[in-house]
Amino acid sequence: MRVGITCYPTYGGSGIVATELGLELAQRGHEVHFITYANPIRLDPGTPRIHYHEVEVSTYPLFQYPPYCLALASRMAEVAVTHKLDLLHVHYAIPHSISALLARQMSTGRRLPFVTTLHGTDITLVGSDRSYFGITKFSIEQSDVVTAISQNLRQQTIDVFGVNNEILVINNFVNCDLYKPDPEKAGAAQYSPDGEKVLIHLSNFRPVKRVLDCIRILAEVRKHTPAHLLMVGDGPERGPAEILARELKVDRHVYFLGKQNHVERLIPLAHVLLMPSEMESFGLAALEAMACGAPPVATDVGGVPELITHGVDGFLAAPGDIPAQAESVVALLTDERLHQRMSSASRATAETRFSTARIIPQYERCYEKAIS
Ligand code: GMT
Repeated sequence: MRVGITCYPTYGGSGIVATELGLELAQRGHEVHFITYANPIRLDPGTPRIHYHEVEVSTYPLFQYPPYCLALASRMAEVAVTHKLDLLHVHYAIPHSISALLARQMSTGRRLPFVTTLHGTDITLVGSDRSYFGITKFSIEQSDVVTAISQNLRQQTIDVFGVNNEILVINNFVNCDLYKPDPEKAGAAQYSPDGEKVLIHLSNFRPVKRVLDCIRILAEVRKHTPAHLLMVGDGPERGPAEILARELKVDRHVYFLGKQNHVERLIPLAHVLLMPSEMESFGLAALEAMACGAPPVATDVGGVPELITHGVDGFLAAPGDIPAQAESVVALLTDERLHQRMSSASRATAETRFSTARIIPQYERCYEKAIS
């Protein structure tokens, strides 16, 4: 198939899923065309059967807000004709789904169906906002196929928007050949010269991630056992987190690493992943950590319980419950047998339920459905 993929190309779970999906599809022989405003961060443009088409948005003094949505629709329609695309697959409803709808309407000589994948905040935060509610509902209803990354997000979409069309659940996935445990953890020495345990957090540092809770958890954990924390990513909560680390006197033990392109090299250095989010429709970072054998200590929100089974392959607690999350971390850092058991269980969950081999064929079937 010839597939056009649109996503947010910078840091964020939906862009990562879209990029990894494109790479996997190309490996399976499909021709993939990324149509975005920048090269997606995890995409090597030299990859066979992968093409990148930049969306340029020209400005004009009249435009206080340059109409990206229209420039994207134009580019989608143009790429679809030039490269004879079979379909468009857009990730994150706003505004990609509406652009795809316009491109479908512009494509007169040839049918151009589109698939919309809902990722989370496009429904739970942004799409529910009054200014975007109507257009988000409309774009979901107009999509040829709609997928959601968890049962929870599917149900939320139905509850919030009252849409009647079918929503397929296709979970996030992980490449278990790339994301794998590193029993030696030799690279951890630069963060933990004395061989002390390492925690990791990865996110876009938005308020919904409760980034400050990671610092509070570390401070609590360190009252019981030594540990260091790697903070990977960037965003509005980074500054406040740095200040809090100083206030709680743990700043010497926290490494703010900023945005990283190769998280598969960092995650295996950690013993535990922290994901204290207020809301998480799936929790891709937790899945990547599980594939690397780092059990997640996360919150019991949204679609997370569909991924993590409490006490088996990770631990869950209520958002903001620092004592409970710290207690789980301490247990994992101090009880070697518990850590070993959970590490193996989390890797097994990633391999058996969320590997590319299991999930990519589900997308291929959904494309066939959209085309037919
Ligand atoms: O919150 C983020 O990390 C960004 C956001 C996005 O759309 O880029 O992530 C959402 O999509 C990820 C990939 O499908 C999911 O794993 C995340 O759970 C989801 N985030 C939220 O629901 C807050």
